[in-house]
Amino acid sequence: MNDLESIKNEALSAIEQADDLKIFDDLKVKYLGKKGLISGQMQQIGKLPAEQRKEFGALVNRVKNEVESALVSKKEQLEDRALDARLAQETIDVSLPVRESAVPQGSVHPVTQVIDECIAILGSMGFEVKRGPEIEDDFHNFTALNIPPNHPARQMQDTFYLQGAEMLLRTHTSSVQIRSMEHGQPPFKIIAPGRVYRSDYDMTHTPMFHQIEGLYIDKDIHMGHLKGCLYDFLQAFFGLDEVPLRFRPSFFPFTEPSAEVDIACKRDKAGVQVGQGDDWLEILGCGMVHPNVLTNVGVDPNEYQGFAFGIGIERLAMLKYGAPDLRAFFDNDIRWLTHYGFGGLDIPLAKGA
Ligand code: 2U9
Repeated sequence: MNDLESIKNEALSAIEQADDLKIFDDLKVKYLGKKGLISGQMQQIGKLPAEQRKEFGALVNRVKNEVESALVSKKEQLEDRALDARLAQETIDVSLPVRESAVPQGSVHPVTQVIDECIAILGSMGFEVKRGPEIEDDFHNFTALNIPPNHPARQMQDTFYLQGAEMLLRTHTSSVQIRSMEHGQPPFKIIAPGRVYRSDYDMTHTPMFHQIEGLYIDKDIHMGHLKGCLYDFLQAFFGLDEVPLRFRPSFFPFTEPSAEVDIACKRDKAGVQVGQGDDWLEILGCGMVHPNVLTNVGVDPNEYQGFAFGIGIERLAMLKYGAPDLRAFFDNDIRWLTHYGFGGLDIPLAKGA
């Protein structure tokens, strides 16, 4: 009995002091293992006189249970401590700065950058951005723009027709301005940037490209306003002090009179430089909106008139940023995108904005 008492005291105090799992395991074997001290006591039961067996057996069982539950709670304690230590070691410091090399950097496509630049400049001049569907009907893409059925202009722009020629991919963003005028009241001072589609593919044409078109309709708008607007826009866009421009008479069904605009340029081995030199380079088309177009959208041409212009975005990007091959704009070659792309924080701001 005394043996048992001292085994129990010794076991509980050793378990209490155990401070790692190795010591714990050794103690478990020492007291409760097959050849352990408590198991040894159990084997003594059979050797005792019959009248002592019951009492001694109950006592050994109590001691065994006490030691077992001391071991269970010790194990929980040691496991909790091990987990705490591991968690402390594996903590992630979320305040550490990001390693630059670890973050793959995307870039802003030159088309997006140029559209954003145009919006910043024209926006600061009071033009509002409008967008519309790329899948259009015949009326909004052609008829409303004074291009009736069988008009040769329909062949001029090779159109992608969809299902039974009911619908088509817009050939210009003019349909956006048509929709804005149909649903609104003058004055209109809007720009429509976006994708357009024409069935054409060579060095200087891709079947999808981008345009930005402007429209200003009010009671006293004339050609002088158009010229002033384009001078200011091109000056800001190319960052020039002087903008030598040439307005050449042209023809579009939706404007009358119409003009194509050339900007002075210098061509040498390095490429094309705009704003100086003796050569001319066509940069956009424009004109006074044809009275038929205004009538088609319910605007009285005797009360209102105004100007419109259209610019190819890729052409602007090529001239400003020196990308020589139009087709490369849509190859998505990562080397080209890295070279000509812009950082996400290069946010274009109009001068003085
Ligand atoms: C409305 C009425 C008239 C938009 C215009 C041009 C002239 C033009 C070309 C430039 C290069 C297309 O991308 S390009 O190939 N555009 O020459 N665009 S006037 O005239 C409009 C627009 C909307 C309601």
